[in-house]
Amino acid sequence: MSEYKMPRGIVISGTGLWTPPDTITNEELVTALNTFAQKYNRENAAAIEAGELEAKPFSSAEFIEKASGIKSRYVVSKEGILDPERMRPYLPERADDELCLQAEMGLKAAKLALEKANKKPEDIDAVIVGASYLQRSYPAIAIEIQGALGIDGFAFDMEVACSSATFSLQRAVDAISSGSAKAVLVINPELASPQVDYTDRDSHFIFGDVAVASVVERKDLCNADTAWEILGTKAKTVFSNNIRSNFSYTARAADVDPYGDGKLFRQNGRKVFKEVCPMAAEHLENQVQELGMTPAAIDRWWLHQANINMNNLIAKKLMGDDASIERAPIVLDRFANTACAGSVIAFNLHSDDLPVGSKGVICSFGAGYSIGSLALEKVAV
Ligand code: CO8
Repeated sequence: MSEYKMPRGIVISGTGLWTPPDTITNEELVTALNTFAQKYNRENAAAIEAGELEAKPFSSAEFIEKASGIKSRYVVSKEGILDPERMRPYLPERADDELCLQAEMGLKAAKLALEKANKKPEDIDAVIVGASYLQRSYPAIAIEIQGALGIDGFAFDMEVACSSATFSLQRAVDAISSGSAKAVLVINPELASPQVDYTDRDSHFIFGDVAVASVVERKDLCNADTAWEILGTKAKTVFSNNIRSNFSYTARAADVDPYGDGKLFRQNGRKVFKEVCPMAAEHLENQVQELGMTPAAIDRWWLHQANINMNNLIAKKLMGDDASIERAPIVLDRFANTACAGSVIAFNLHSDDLPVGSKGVICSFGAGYSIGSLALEKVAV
């Protein structure tokens, strides 16, 4: 268990949410997969009949909504995903002197966060990009965005799957409390669609693309009217193979297909559900207790957005009969699972209505396993 108690006086002063232009409904996704499966089964009928190949099973929009709560998702480009001859997005390669797609997404969210926090790039002295996948190893996406904004300071990328946002917010808090930065721009551009196997009915519906960003800074430097003071942060990781992506640059040396079986996102969703829900609820209960509160004192839970049934279960464990969509808002119906960005989207869309003095918790849980949370209080500045 890692527990971090920092001095008061660090705030999240603004967040930004950039939503991609394209949406895909469950029905559209299912039509593409079923057309693909029909053709695959027809073309491989003899091998399937002989037991050499397995038939591709069909997907169902009703299953998706019932099992996950997802109705639709945003993606950067839907055309290739819905083409049964392609079944993956088409994202043309860009030249080295053009902003890469993930940096472009992050930059859009970053500008919105800066505006909300009433900050200029010159007020920022560190940039952290946290995401489940990074478009390249180096130079860091964070440094590319730092360069595009003209920020003087340091920047780096980090990956902790679904907890990349909460863990990167925590690194911002650490940097500010240790004095290595005054104001940190945390950016979480989740470009998930290239890693989804859109021919696999178990996982084709789960993910969406999005970018979020947050300004974390010393309260005495904050220019916003109100902000969310960070009361405490908490992080935990426990190794699990139940959510894995084996896509790696080492595939070339291992003489294997980098996109072959098991190389894209895969999971044992049932096991994840069963193991992560109690871990997340216990983690959150412990965090609020360590801060001298009970879950009843928390006005809003901005929970990780992977599955509505998971969120309902965790909300029930925390709030009992007082659990409600108002206290634990859901955004995954519209955005799907946006990996690390989900809880920050919920915070961005469902925090302005709360009065000064309200308390809330941002929490992620997912691959690793990893759980990260930040307890917050709305303050007037
Ligand atoms: N249509 C019809 N039937 C289906 C479909 C479908 N699309 N998919 C599965 N089925 C079938 C199954 O094959 C199974 O059939 P059978 O009983 O014959 O074997 C039956 O329906 C039931 O399947 P499941 O048991 O798998 O169904 P569940 O009720 O468990 O629902 C879920 C599946 C929705 C995946 C659910 O288990 C879940 O959400 N679990 C939690 C998962 C979770 O939170 N994972 C976190 C992943 S994200 C993360 O950690 C970040 C990684 C970074 C990713 C970056 C982007 C790629």
